[in-house]
Amino acid sequence: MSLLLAMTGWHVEDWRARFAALLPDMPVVILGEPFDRRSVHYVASWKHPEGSLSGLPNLAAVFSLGAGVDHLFADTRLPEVPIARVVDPDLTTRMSEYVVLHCLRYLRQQPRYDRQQREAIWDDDRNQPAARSVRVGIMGMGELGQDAARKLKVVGFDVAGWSRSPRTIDGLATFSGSEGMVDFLGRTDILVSLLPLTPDTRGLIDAKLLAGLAQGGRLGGPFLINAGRGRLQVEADILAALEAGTLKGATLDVFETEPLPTESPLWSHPAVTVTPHNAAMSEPEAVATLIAAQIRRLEAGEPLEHVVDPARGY
Ligand code: NDP
Ligand code: OXD
Repeated sequence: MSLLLAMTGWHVEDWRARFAALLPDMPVVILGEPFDRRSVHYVASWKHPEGSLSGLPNLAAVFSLGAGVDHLFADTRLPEVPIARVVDPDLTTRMSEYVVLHCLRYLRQQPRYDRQQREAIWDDDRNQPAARSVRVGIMGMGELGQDAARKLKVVGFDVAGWSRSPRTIDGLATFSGSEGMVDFLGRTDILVSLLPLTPDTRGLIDAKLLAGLAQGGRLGGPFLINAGRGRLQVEADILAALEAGTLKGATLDVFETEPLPTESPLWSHPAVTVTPHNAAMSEPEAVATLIAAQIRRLEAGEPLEHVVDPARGY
């Protein structure tokens, strides 16, 4: 019985060493080297090549090495076995840090003061909105969205959440589905996207959605923070809204194409902050420990945790 590591872009030998230390009785094999396909019971994947997981007759589970699973569902020949993803308090904390940081940057007008400093301008502006007067709307109220919402509330922001199914969360205004979208956007000064990429969410952050954001808020116009997935956003529409002034700024951690091409106008746009898809890095030791524990659970006849629903795509 073996664990197959199927990843692209990462140091696979480092992962082999991690899993070998955590699961000393389980051989760890790597895609691309010779191995007995019948021996593979588990796969740990990050962006495995399309079709490379077919023909594993004893496969019992696939583990995403990240929180997102869109990279798995991109494989049209993905075996029909249970799929589990990363849910890790360390990753969740990092994402909340990112969200709180960038909401505070907009609240405290930091991009403007950075600009003024570069030009040696002392503009002692007295218009300083209180956090309680700024409405943050989080799209995606799962593991990450709920933690970010809690922490934004501690800072004082007026927070609401939007999800696929209705949710009741203490102290938060919640909205769901397409029927809740208009009201949700209409009360949002800073839109935070923490959605997974699925057929339903692809291209969601487009001209129509951006046009629905509140225009009369205390920040003088709406801002966007997307740390979910790049394909949620239509970058041409974001740029057009920035040009039109209906969007005041955007902080993007994820992009339609990654790495962000050097010719992308997002790099140099004065109202855009670019971070290189590292809002919440998965800590390799924590991820390997989580997956090893999941494998031990299965071996002990216990149910898998953090299972993904293939029908929903997340
Ligand atoms: P969860 O699965 O816990 O939460 C997903 C949330 O999105 C749920 O609230 C769900 O609604 C909602 N949702 C899904 N589809 C829709 C839809 N069609 N309409 C409205 N709401 C929808 O995921 P996590 O919070 O753990 O992670 C979210 C995403 O963050 C990941 O999928 C990944 O893409 C991204 N991520 C990015 C990282 C980065 O560094 N930039 C790092 C880690 C993750 P419901 O509550 O009804 O189920
Ligand atoms: C993830 C990510 O999905 O880092 O974990 O994007």
